[in-house]
Amino acid sequence: MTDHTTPDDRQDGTEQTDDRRHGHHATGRIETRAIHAGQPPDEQTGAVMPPIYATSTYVQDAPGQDRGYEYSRTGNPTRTALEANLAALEGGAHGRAFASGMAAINTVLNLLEAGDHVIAGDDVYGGTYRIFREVYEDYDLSFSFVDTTDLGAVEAAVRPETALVWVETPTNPLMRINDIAALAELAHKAGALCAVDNTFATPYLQRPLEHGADIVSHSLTKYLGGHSDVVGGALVTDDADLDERLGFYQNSVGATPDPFACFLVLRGTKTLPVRMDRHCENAQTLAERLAEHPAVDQVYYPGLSSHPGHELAAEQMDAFGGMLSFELAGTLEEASEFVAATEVFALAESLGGVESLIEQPATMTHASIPREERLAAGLTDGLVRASVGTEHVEDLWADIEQALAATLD
Ligand code: P1T
Repeated sequence: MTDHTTPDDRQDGTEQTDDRRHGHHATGRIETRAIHAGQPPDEQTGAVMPPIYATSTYVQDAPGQDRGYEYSRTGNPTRTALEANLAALEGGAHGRAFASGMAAINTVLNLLEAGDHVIAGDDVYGGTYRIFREVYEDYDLSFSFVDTTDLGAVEAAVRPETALVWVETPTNPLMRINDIAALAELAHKAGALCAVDNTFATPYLQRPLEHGADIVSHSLTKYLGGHSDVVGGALVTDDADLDERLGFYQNSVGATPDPFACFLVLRGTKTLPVRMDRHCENAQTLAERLAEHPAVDQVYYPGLSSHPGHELAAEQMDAFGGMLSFELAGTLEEASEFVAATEVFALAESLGGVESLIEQPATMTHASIPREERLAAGLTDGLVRASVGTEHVEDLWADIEQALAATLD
């Protein structure tokens, strides 16, 4: 589906560590790179999967003379394979893996200094809002939450001390589509970095670096892992200086993933393209049927032509993703009852696994945002968010229909 070849040969490493980090950039289209990038067969044994290097340290040939690895917080070969794989998927030169998506976001904030100002979307993951407001405001950073689909509002929020524009697209949970190229340009005009959280879209559907973003952020816990069995995060950039600074904080703060977690994500990214095709197909069908259902007020899915971001999504993305939200024509209680009544869709936070999940943002993933702020951003009490899995679409639809019937009784 996607025809996105490797941008260039980035084997520019002059040091052994760099050679190892970027030593195997599989060429070809994203489906091929997902399987091969960063992971040539093991030289010693021929193993086709990278070994899980369960080691904390590495022998040195002489003091200060290591073989590319010295300590596993700083670097581990299984992590190197994952970082190279993720960089190749995003079309960037440098990848960094973290212990969670939040650890990755934290590392971007580590780049800033006291007094700096951040512009962020007013519809972002609740945990992102929480780290901005409840952690980093105490470190003298300030945050403006604006509707980033409104470029005028973003421009008006720019201050001389603006150092970062933080973008999610599609947004969590309202599935708004932000114009990455326009926001990156605006950020750069203000002398700020533009970071894009690409968790919902994945690099299979959208590659923010191609649109001018400086940093791509991921929760690997979601589609890249793909099986709801691992927590992880990542940052990808094309800028060597920026990567070096991110690497400094990665190592200094130490929120790095263990090699088993890296292995699980590597296992996941191999099937990312085939999983995403099914996620997208199923979500499109459910969104269309929900939009026709009399008990449903509003469906938020960028693949619907009625979605205000549909045309931009069609340009910026290769398909529309597996996440959708909808508004039941009812109350918080009815939405709660509905999400508890589904049987194939499991009532749970998170997203991006092969199994379908359903949740109520107001009481679950976005409960850390004060109600007035949630409502002002359009995140109502009755909103339901679904991560549409790869099960048979008719089983998913039957489940939604029975849960709607049970709720409306
Ligand atoms: O959970 P963690 O791996 O730390 O990732 C945080 C994160 C970052 N960015 C986005 C867009 C996210 O959706 C998340 C995590 N989100 C959920 C757990 C959720 O259910 O929305």
